[in-house]
Amino acid sequence: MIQAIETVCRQAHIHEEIVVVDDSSADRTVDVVKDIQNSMDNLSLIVRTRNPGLSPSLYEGIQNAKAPLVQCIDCDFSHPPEKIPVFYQHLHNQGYDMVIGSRYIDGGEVRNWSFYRELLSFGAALLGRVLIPNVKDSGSGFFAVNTRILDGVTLTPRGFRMGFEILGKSNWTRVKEISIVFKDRESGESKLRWRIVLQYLIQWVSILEYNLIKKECNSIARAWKHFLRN
Ligand SMILES: Nc1nc2c(ncn2[C@@H]2O[C@H](COP(=O)(O)OP(=O)(O)O)[C@@H](O)[C@H]2O)c(=O)[nH]1
Ligand SMILES: [Mg+2]
Repeated sequence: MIQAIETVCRQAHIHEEIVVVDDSSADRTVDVVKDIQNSMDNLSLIVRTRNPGLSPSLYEGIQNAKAPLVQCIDCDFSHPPEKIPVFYQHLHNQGYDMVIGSRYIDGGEVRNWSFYRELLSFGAALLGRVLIPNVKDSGSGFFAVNTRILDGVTLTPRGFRMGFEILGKSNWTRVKEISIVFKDRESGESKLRWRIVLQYLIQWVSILEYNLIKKECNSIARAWKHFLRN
């Protein structure tokens, strides 16, 4: 994945830093990354030892990235790295705050998931639309963000849906979905567990509370305004 991102970015004339966020995994990720670091000066590694999980890892990567435009991508090739320049173009040239790789707009698709996994994901996407109706696939892990919208915002990352946390609690005004084809991993196992589903429900309530009870932001109202206007 490091090599694939590097190739895509070179071709698109994007000067990127790649940040690998590892949760002390036992698959030699750290050794492999350190080895590649000998021949790449734009590769960083964060090794975490506490509070493991995808969203906390993404948040730490976002906070430690040197550039203001940050792309999040899974490492198992479920997300197509060749789409990165499209995200970049929307953030950099068109001034969007956030760009989401969507499985649930025209041209978007999921390949090789079981019917049950598709149902779970689509159900979660529908639930997400109750709070953030202007985004069809708020749970996508393939998204890019201009970190200016996170200034002064405290997020509580949990579960798999980091993009939903950002949409529900930050100061975005312009969000764009672009279609992606999500392919299930070819080897290894998904880390999705029932605990992750429960964490999503807790996150959903927390976003509602953050907006309507604590009144820390008005992302839900803004999302509904955007949805009703279009
Ligand atoms: N750092 C870190 N990454 C994780 C964790 N769980 C999942 N990931 C990464 O998140 C991405 C999606 O996870 P995966 O197990 O493939 O879930 P699925 O694609 O939704 O079935 C992959 O790139 C994983 O390596 C975690 O606990 N910590
Ligand atoms: Mg995966």
